[in-house]
Amino acid sequence: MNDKDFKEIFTRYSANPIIRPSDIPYRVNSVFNAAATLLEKDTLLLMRVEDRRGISHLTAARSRDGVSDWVIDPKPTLLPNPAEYPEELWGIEDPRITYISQLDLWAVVYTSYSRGGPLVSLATTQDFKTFQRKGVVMPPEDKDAALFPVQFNGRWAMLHRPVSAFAGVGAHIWISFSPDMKHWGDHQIVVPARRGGWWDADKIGLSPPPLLTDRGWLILYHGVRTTPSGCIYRLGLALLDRENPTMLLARSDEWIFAPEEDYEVLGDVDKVVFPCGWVAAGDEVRLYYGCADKSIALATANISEMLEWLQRHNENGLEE
Ligand code: BMA
Repeated sequence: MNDKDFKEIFTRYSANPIIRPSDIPYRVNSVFNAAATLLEKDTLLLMRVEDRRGISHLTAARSRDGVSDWVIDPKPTLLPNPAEYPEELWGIEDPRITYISQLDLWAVVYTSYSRGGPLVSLATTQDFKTFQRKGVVMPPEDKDAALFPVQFNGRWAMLHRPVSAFAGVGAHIWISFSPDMKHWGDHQIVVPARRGGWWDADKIGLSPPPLLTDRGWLILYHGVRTTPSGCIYRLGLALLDRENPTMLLARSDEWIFAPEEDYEVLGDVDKVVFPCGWVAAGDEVRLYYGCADKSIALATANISEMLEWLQRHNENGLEE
């Protein structure tokens, strides 16, 4: 260890949280876990909003600088539609957005809360006003999914986190491939949950979509530590091969970001930081994260510093 190890890689925005439930133009319980993208000159957040029945929908917010002056849609942007999509019965949650330049559209992957449990749904949009649903792409229980923005050998790729009913095997990040974004196969584990006392033992999941860097696909993932007083959601880094994203190149030993501020520690679900989106501008990345299932906050980091930190903290393969 040297002094550099004590430098925080992420810097929280001083006026966090950036969006609270009282900022939503209609009555809600909470706003959190927002996807993020650039749309024309704005940063767009697609936020998970939980109403006062406990059912979630998605609402868009736009800001010119991605930091302040958020303009929030006056009504829900994408409501669950259980009449036509029964899997959306108990709401739609935790979206991740990927811009697909080859198709000139955004793919929005989200969790539908079905009678059979949470599963993965996909919709596409060109304006975040109208959406074309593709329906269910992964059966329950599965969530924390996002598409890669490019094809690999002519196929789309998606990261996701299925949960096995078989006790004790852990919940890992998987990768799957598809010729059409609808039918998925060649499923395999790409980032396993650790075991034992690790901060990311037993249950992990992708946070924002994979980010292409000059060293490979940078993955920010959450690890869920179960304690006698509840879960702690913290974040770590991993790196996948640029050409073959089934190859795990690096994986951090320590977490890189954890709930510390009051708005992250206290909420509807305490001690949760849960990003679903990040936006890169040059070397800087703006990370948007849900705080304690109540509000949305912003932190920034440099990609080069994250990669350098991951190299110093790489424990891939040494954890058992
Ligand atoms: C996860 C997801 C997230 C939520 C987190 C903490 O399983 O459901 O939406 O933020 O739990 O409650």
